[in-house]
Amino acid sequence: MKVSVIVPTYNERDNLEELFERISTALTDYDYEIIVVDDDSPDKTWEFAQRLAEKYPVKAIRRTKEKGLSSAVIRGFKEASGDVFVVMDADLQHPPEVIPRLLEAIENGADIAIASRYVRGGGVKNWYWYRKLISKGAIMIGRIALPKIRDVKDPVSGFFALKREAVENAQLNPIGFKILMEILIKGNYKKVTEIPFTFGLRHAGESKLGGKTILNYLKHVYRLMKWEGELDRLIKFMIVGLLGVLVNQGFLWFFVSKLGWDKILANIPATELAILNNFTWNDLWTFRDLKMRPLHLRLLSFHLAALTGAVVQWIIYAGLVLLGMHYLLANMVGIVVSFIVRFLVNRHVTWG
Ligand SMILES: Nc1nc2c(ncn2[C@@H]2O[C@H](COP(=O)(O)OP(=O)(O)OP(=O)(O)O)[C@@H](O)[C@H]2O)c(=O)[nH]1
Ligand SMILES: [Mg+2]
Repeated sequence: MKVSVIVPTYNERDNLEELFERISTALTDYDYEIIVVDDDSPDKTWEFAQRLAEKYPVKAIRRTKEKGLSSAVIRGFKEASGDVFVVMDADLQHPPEVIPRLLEAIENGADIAIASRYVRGGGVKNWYWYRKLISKGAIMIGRIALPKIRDVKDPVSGFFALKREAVENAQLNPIGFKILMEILIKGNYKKVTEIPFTFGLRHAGESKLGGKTILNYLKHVYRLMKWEGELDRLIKFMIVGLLGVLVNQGFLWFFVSKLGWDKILANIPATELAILNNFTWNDLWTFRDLKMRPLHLRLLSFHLAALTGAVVQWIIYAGLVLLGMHYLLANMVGIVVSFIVRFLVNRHVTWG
């Protein structure tokens, strides 16, 4: 088994020597190569990497036309000759000593092994509480929006190993922001294992993290939702919901005006018929490919989702009205939030 360690760099000259030394110590038992993909760094990281190639098995690539972290990693995949690829940062926040544990996981049957900050035993060093909160919140949004990766605790880690086959024929987007998330959605793999590690302090040089990071991340999640068809589901769920309103109103009118039923009580069967209508269309259309659980459980869970949505809607309505918002606007906010809650409960539980 040959290992290709892919290191994207931008102004990381001062980290290279220690990085290569520690990689070579960690991988003494392996046949390996290090592929540095540098975007024409002003500090000439590429040149220094080439010089160190006399001592370490390094292939240094200097890109002058393209830029960006994901596209650099994808370029690294193309240049790599190994059977297993490892991707890591140059600034020693990803300790090379963890690589053998990632490779061990691959040898034990994983297709992708992630060095994870958020499984037991992992962590981050010296982060302010708000950086932790943003990081965890962002990951939670990704896992909820993309059910395929919901079991992965750290899907945005920049430190991972994978079998060549996992990415060989995948259509990875080079403008994608988090390359691991891109791979987890589009890659060709079965088993993912997470290995705990502590994300250390940057050794030297400067962070390339900009202010637009969060927005770019959300855009990436949105693109992947589209690619996965989750956005189509959301739209179908909405169409079914609107149809349900018509069914609900139609039956209520029929029961009260045509059958002379009590207005208060007639609302209950009208609502139940709308729920059954929505369930049917969602089962046959929105989530047709996801009928993993038996029908009676889907039906039960769909009712629970409707109930949860109603409770959430009421709480938001009551809360906003008490805060002084106009009651119609408050109700509208409640309806929108309830819609999202019902969609997510149904996506993850009823048809999860
Ligand atoms: N080729 C290439 N590498 C990049 C680019 N941006 C960042 N990198 C490298 O990608 C790795 C991660 O970037 P960092 O700036 O360390 O990002 P970070 O670890 O999230 O942020 P810090 O905690 O501040 O270090 C480092 O090895 C960078 O040199 C880029 O545009 N092109
Ligand atoms: Mg870093």
